Amino acid sequence: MEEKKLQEIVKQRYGKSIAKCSNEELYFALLEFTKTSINSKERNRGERKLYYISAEFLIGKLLSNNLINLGLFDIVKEILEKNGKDITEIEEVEPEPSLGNGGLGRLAACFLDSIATLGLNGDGIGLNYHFGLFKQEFENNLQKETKNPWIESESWLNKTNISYEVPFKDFTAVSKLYEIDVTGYENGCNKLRLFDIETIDESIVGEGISFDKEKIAKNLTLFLYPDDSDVEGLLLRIYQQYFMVSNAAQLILDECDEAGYDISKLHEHVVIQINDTHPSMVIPELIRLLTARGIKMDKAIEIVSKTCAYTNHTILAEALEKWPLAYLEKVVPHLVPIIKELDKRVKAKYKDKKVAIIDENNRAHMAHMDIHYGFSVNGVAALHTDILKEEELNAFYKIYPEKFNNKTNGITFRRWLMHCNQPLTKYIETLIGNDFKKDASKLKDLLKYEDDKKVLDKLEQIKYENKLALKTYLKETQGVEIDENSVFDIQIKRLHEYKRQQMNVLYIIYKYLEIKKGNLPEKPITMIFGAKAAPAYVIAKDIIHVILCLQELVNNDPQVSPYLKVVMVENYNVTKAAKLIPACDISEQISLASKEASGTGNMKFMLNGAVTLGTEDGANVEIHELVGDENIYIFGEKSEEVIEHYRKGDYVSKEYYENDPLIHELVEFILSRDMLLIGEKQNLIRLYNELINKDWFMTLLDIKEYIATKDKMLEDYQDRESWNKKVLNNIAQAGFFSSDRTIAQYNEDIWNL
Ligand code: 26Q
Repeated sequence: MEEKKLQEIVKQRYGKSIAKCSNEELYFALLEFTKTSINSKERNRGERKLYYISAEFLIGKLLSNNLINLGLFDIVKEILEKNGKDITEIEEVEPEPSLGNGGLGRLAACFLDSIATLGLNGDGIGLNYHFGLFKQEFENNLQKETKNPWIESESWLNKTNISYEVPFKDFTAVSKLYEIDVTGYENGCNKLRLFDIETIDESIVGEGISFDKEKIAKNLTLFLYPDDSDVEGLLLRIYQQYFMVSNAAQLILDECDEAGYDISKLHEHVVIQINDTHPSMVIPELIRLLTARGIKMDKAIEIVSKTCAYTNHTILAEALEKWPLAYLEKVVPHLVPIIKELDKRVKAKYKDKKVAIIDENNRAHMAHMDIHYGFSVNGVAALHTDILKEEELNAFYKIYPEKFNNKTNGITFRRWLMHCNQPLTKYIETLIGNDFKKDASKLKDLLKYEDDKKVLDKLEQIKYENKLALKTYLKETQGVEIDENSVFDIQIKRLHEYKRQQMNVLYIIYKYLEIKKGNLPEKPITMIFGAKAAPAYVIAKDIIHVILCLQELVNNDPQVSPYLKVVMVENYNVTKAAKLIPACDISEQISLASKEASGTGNMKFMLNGAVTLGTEDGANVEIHELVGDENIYIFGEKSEEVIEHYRKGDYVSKEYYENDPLIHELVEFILSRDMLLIGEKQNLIRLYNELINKDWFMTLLDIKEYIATKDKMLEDYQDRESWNKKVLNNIAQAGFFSSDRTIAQYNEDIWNL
């Protein structure tokens, strides 16, 4: 039946058979085929609805995942095979939308999958950035940014006739709503609703990602978080955020009107999850719209406060948004009196300056507004929530202990196991059946095979095959040659100093020098990185430069390259993550303790049978608790100790550099003759100085223990059976990190859908 349908579409479109079509033709035929199947699916419904508002939805390619969720993947794969076609090659045709930076955006995408899968009534609301985040290219060992167009004339986007007017100070924007269907796994569908501006003009983008930042009507939805190192960039961010939330608020009220709900009971029918502070202006905007409908200010504030819930994803000061009122005046002057009113009420009640919305420098703290005027505040991992309660947001926790709750992040197993690692999925099925797909905790049934040599060997073999597949992919896409018989050590995540890619860099230098001295590793090591750096983040780009220089140096040194290879994957994205993760042995999760709110890559690696090398940070703490000391490698100072260092200001990186000969040697190497021959002097010196004179994220504090722990890990890897046991334990305990569990908890404690 499905075969007939597909044949019919192909015949209609191209007048030929499936076997005669190109992969490109088949992609568009399958797009139509899948969209048609989605249209015949149930929509999730209910008297109460969740709106998950987020500036980012890093959804990745959708074809295969939709087919899996619709229960059609295996059927389609088989039909294609029968006709001499390979679905993985067809997947390559689909462009990947880059509608997110990293963790927060990918989390939102996993959540949409789980919300639909659990049959909950909830949509995502965001923006339709035409060029997404930038595309990363390497040129002369430096990161170069270019635009990443992803919208084609036929795509997953469905145009609606929903449109709103969004009032800015100097003009009124007219929006247009696009929607992408979100399929639940063997369940109903929801929508991701992306607002766009009708007057967008793609042609204003010039060299790289440059464009005229002042032409708001033309540029509003061109890029995600364009460079905000200057005033126009910051203003543009406010324009984007307000555009997103004003549209969201109007849509929500419209839907309530349509359903015939009494708007004074909004909170009974609607819950809004504010994903970090980027959508926080939805609070004053909703208050504005409710009062415009004749509801009194007191009542409007009460309704909104019962409707909105806030998730915090970071404790890094620079990521906590504080908008100067002067900027808000320039963009959305009509919100300023409302924000001032909200602040006035807070100040009348609480004298503590730390909890004010508007600070002494006339900046509005968006998180503070969310906490006072929302009913829930959640962190994204147990440790992170504790730090929020005890440190960062302690003053708020004392006022509103009942609002604070933890929701440890999760990932969708449909994408991060069933799609990305089909050999492992099939094998798990043969061992424990199919139940784990709907109830991830069932993965624990694998523990009974802990001492079964046949099972352990098979896991090793699957890992080997995944390594081979990655080898082929890297050869084809980047022209690099890696050794499938080496240990794959992978660090893939946004480039940030707190994530400490620079510490991994120092390890590479250490290993390089060891090999030069003749201390050869027992098994070759492949060090793989993937990371984009914010265009204006200078040191982050310097770290990329150093990695690329080391790649050139190490891989071209005939004495070293048989034992050590460095690969920096270009334009790291969801698609590449899905190819890298199943092939990994060592999962690098080495942030400075207390700084990584949760991490979700750590969970994806664990689920795919990699062993974590990590600090006691974010969700690593929970992984550690689940798998036990035997099955994880933990190092570094604990979060309390780190927080204490910051409090006392007693960490001086230069002392480590001066007093420890090894650390001295590793840091010096950055400015060695070999490196200067390959790299840019200016960049290398800047990073060198940063490490010695500042090192805000304490790389040199943990480097020695990091080296020792990684070496221990490489040694333990030699005992294949005991390593494979760790692999099995990691997979078996990963069930907790299913986003189905996370979403069930959100629903139970916050949403009550
Ligand atoms: C803020 C102000 C100005 C410009 C940009 C921003 C900005 C943009 C993006 C601030 C933060 C982000 C993204 C944050 C993020 O991805 N956080 C990650 O969220 C994950 C999901 O909860 C966690 O697992 C990660 O630990 C956390 O770093």
